[in-house]
Amino acid sequence: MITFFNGIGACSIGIHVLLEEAGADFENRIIDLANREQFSPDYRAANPKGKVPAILREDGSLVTEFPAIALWIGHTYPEARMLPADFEGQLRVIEIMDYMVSSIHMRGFTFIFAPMKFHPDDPSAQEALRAHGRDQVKIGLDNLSETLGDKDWLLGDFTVAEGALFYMTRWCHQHGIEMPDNIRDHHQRMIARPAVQRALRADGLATPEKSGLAA
Ligand SMILES: N[C@@H](CCC(=O)N[C@@H](CS)C(=O)NCC(=O)O)C(=O)O
Repeated sequence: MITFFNGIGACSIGIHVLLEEAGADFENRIIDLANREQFSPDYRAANPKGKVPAILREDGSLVTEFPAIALWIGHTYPEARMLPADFEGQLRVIEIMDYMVSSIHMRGFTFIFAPMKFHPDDPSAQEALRAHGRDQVKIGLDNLSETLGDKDWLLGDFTVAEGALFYMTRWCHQHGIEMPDNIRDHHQRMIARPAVQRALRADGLATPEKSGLAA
């Protein structure tokens, strides 16, 4: 069985959703980020990067980084049809996931949620960084909105990239960050899916406040 290293409320909910969509057999191992378990010797031995998500595969090897894990899930569970068969289709899935993780998450949400990491002693610099993060999230969501258009899913068919958008729309929902209408609709379509509901329930996120899903 694979071990999924997950953090409650973290970006790893996107991978949790994909594992459920894939019908994977996995252990949901919660790393207590609030109490800094990611820095514990045990977790550092398993994942020296000290981040979630991560997946320990049955052969004992570890996969980290959201786009890589998502690609592995799409490839390993082909019956779930979450990865296009052709190279061009896969290229577009990686392209959009990397944009979400590297630009919108790392250069946007990180600054909104944790400006104190960058300016520990300067509240006004923290506020400026938070505002910059909000601008970056808005630009990112507007670009995704353009890509999504009036389709149900980002690239047409449902792909592993939906998991990356979902972790961000859940953050927007929980923290009252405005979303373009079609991105909000994408979130609603996601929480209507049984696999997404299973992941949210398992992580204690199935509440109107945390995800828009009734407990
Ligand atoms: N580049 C990583 C980012 C993962 C990441 O930043 N995870 C956060 C949770 S959303 C984390 O583990 N934070 C704990 C920490 O930084 O101490 C990926 O794509 O998976």
